[in-house]
Formats: sequence, structure tokens, C-alpha cells
Amino acid sequence: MRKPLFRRLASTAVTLGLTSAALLGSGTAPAQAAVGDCPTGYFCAWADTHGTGSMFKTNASKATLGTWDNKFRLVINRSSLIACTYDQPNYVDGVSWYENEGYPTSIASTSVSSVKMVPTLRECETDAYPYWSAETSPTAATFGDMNGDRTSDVLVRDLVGRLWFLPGDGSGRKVGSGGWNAFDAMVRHGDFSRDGREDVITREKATGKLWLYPGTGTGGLGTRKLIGAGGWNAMSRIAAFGDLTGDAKSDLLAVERSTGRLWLYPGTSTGTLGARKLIGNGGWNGMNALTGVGDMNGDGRADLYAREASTGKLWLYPGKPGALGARVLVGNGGWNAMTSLIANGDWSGDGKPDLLATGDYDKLLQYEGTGTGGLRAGDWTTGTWWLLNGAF
Ligand SMILES: [Ca+2]
Ligand SMILES: [Ca+2]
Ligand SMILES: [Ca+2]
Ligand SMILES: [Ca+2]
Repeated sequence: MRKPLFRRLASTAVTLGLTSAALLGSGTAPAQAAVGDCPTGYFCAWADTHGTGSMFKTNASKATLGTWDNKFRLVINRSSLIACTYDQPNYVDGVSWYENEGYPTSIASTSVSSVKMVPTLRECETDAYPYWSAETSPTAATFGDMNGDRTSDVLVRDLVGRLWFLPGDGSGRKVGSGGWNAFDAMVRHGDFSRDGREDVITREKATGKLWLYPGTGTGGLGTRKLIGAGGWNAMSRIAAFGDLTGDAKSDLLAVERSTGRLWLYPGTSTGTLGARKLIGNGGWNGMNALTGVGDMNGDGRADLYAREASTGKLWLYPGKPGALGARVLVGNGGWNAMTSLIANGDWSGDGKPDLLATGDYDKLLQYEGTGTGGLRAGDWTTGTWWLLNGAF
């Protein structure tokens, strides 16, 4: 982002209560343009640095600027969107951006030829969603594939609370138009509603409610259903696991914050959760990530990966009938560098479940499962995984 000196001066002027752009310039100022000349909801520009004369305004993207081409000298953004300016028509070259800061700014480029209005900064330069590509698995997956095409999918939340479905061919589709920032946990692993389609479970931060969003089978989500009336904020972590009880229904795991106990909430035939069962006596607050990775060790039962906060180690807890078995070390350390661990099944196309992680600058790391519980060395993507707000 270009933050010219003028912008800092403007900031000072606002502090002093000066709201007229003309007062920010040097020398004599003729007719003055006040901030209020630009209507709320618009991005406006003037052809001189004093903000005098006629004013350009728009509340939508403009691929060309007509008589205003190369004329912007002073701008203000009074919209809830980010205004991206480009040196060429059609949103090409020399991008700068302007957020709603309440005061005018001298523009960084004198050759602005197009303006894009977008909800998130990353959209100035790329798509709202990141790039995700996966290979087709040889068999139908029990989890990770929301649209049933044997390719593992990713869901991504952006900074303004929209949800994006990434089917694994590089494309993305908006499946949540907003409001997803209300959740402080979002998990998925298999089918809870018993229609054969993978579902999403979320926890609402303000209320502690647990919601089931039934998958539509095409990557979208149907009308949500309350499956936990409250109290789920007492859990430090929740993980959609797959089937641990052995009844072929997806179950949920949760760690109780006050005790460090690990609870199993069995899925039922109606999409609700049954009476919980204690499967870990304590110490589970020492883990700062739990991920239902599927059957990593190839014994036919779903397993759990957990990251140890104090060591950065990654552990495999093999699924046994109704319980977790003795843990096995998967990663020696360094796993605390990952912001999130994502289990979306077999993306490498060999039929064995794999793992994803997001790291610094929200880069994506891809780890292929060995089929015996462990992971091969990870690959960084050359990614577009920046300025997002979670993936699962
Ligand atoms: Ca898929
Ligand atoms: Ca379902
Ligand atoms: Ca297993
Ligand atoms: Ca695989």
C-alpha cells in the first residue's frame, strides 16, 4: 500500500478538526471541497490536489474512466468497500487502494484509468478465494468431498465473513453470502444429517450455540439446524471426527476447557448429537489443534491428529471401537507455525487421506499421507492463500 506523505498530513489535519480538503493543500486555496461533498457509499475524486472543481464519483467498479482518465489527483473513499485504482483500463497495472478513512488523500498515481470496488483487499489483485487444486481419488471418499466428484474440496472464509467452496479445479464459488465471522469454530468431516452428503458444523461465538449446515451435495449448504442450544463455549476445541463408535455415523469430539477432558458426542440417525461419553480423562488442553484426519493408518477406522502446544509435535491418536488408542508421533516439532490444520481427505489421488495446513502469510502446505499413519514431507504452494479468515 502506498501511503504518501500527504496522507499522513491529512491524518493530522483531521485530528485538528480540519475537514476541508482545500485546507490540506499548500498555498492559496480557491473553492473548497469538503469531505461531505462525496456522498456516503461512494468513492470520489478530483482533478486537482485541492479538491476543487467538478468531482468524479462512483459506487461501482469502472473499467474505464472516460473524461476522467489519468485525471485523479485527490480521492476519498466513503464506501464500505475498498477502492482499488489501476494505471490501465480493465483493472491492470499499478494497483493502489483506498479504504474508508474519513479524509481525502492525494493519489499515488497520476495515471489512474480504472477503479474496482471490492469487499476485501485481496480482490484488488486476485480472486476473493485462493487457488486449490486436487487430484481425483480412485474411490468415493467417506469425507472431504462435498460435491461427490471424488475430488477433495476446501471451504474458505474471507475477511468479511463470506464462505467460498473450492472444488479442487482452481475455481471457487460463494456458498455463504455473509455472517460467517460470527463463528469461532467451523468443522466438517462426513455426513451428520444422514443423506450421504458432507455437512458443516459451526459454533456461534456470542451464544455458544452449535449449528449444523447440511451439505447440498453440490458444495453448497442448506438451511441450518440447531444441534446445540448453548454451552458449547465451554469447549476449548471441537473436531468433526468421522465414526468412532462403530455405527457408521459421524461423531464429534470436544475438549472441555475447565477440565481438559475429551468428550465424544455420537452422531445419531436424525443429525443430532447423542449423550456424550468421556474418552480422555484430562490433559487435552495441552493440544492446540485437533483434526479428524480419517483413516491415516489404514486399519479401517478413523483417526485423530493432535498438535501439542508445548512442543509443536504432531501426534496420531488411532481410532479404536469407541475410544482412542496409544498415540504415535507423526511430526517432531515445528507444527505450531501452522495457523490451521485441514483434513479434507485424499487430495493426492492415491486413495489415502492427506493433510493440509496454512502457515505464515496464510500460505498453504500440502502433506501427503503415507497410509501407515504418517505424512510425507510437505510442499508449499506458490499461493494465493493470503488475507483470508480460515479454511476447513
Ligand atoms: Ca469434490
Ligand atoms: Ca448430510
Ligand atoms: Ca485408523
Ligand atoms: Ca492421498
